[in-house]
Amino acid sequence: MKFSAPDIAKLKEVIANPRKTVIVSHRNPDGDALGSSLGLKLFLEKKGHEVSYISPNAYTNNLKWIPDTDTIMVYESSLGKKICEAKIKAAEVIFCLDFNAISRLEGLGEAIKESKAFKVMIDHHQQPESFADLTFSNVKYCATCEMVYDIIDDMGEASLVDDKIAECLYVGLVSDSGFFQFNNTTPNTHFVAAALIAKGAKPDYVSEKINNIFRETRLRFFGYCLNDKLKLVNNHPVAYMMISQPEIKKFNLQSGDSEGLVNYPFKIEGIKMTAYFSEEPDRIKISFRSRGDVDVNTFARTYFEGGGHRNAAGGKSSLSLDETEKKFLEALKSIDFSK
Ligand SMILES: [Mn+2]
Repeated sequence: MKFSAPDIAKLKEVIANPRKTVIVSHRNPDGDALGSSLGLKLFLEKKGHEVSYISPNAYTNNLKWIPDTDTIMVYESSLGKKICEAKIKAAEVIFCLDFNAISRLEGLGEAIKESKAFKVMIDHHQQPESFADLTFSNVKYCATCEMVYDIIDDMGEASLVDDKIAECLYVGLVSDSGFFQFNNTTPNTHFVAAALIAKGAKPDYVSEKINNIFRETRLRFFGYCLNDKLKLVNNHPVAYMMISQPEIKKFNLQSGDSEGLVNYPFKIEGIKMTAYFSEEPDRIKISFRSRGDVDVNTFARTYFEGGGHRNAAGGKSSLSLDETEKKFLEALKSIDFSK
């Protein structure tokens, strides 16, 4: 048993009979948000539930290959809002996956807040809010997908995990652990990976689908950023890139195209923190990554209205690119890189 027996018993009771169920995950869904939501959806459908998976906004094309993505309902779309709100209103159970603060849902959050459905949170981020009736929150897990598998296993239902569900969950596992390279990778991560592979997840297929799917222009954009945009900070082991709206337009970037770029500066020996700033029409979107004790979760929360994990966080800025850069360089002084 990985989770508390009363919590697992409660969840078993909640899903014992077919229910109108909604699953929501965070905005800009990544492999873990999609994988855990779709994996859980397929599992609950096997148990006879009527399940709608609602994402606040559209998922990126590079994740389309994950099983069952064609059933995803998008809240921020022309038809989506009304249909999604009706589903939420009718829901008896709502699962909140891979986020722990209602604000991460933006507009969709209001509807979730108002709903009287029984809410279950399954999440591995730090500092969870207590909006759910049943909370599975554990920062030791590398991925929500890893938690979903253990919860299914704890309920004694692992035999229902088929190759499709296994593939969905495996996607989140490798996405959030960087294919078992990040320091959130634990023995349990590998145990769960082993179980999912035994149930039919194909490591080579998933790796190809995640790693080797660039369009030519995207790879050239990476080259441009690394050659022309990469900046190293004086006296700090920090490297960052700032990309303007005209540059994004020039390379005809689609959402998700800059994914992963923020990790490249770590190829330089000694770099402990990286940042990637992209100028969106309405805000500057920021990704932070770090190594070891450098805490970008606190940094993003303190200075850039964001948060996430200690070594991977996001944030935003409503200043110009130049002003954001100044603020960033000033804020770096708050970090002790000597550890
Ligand atoms: Mn996650």
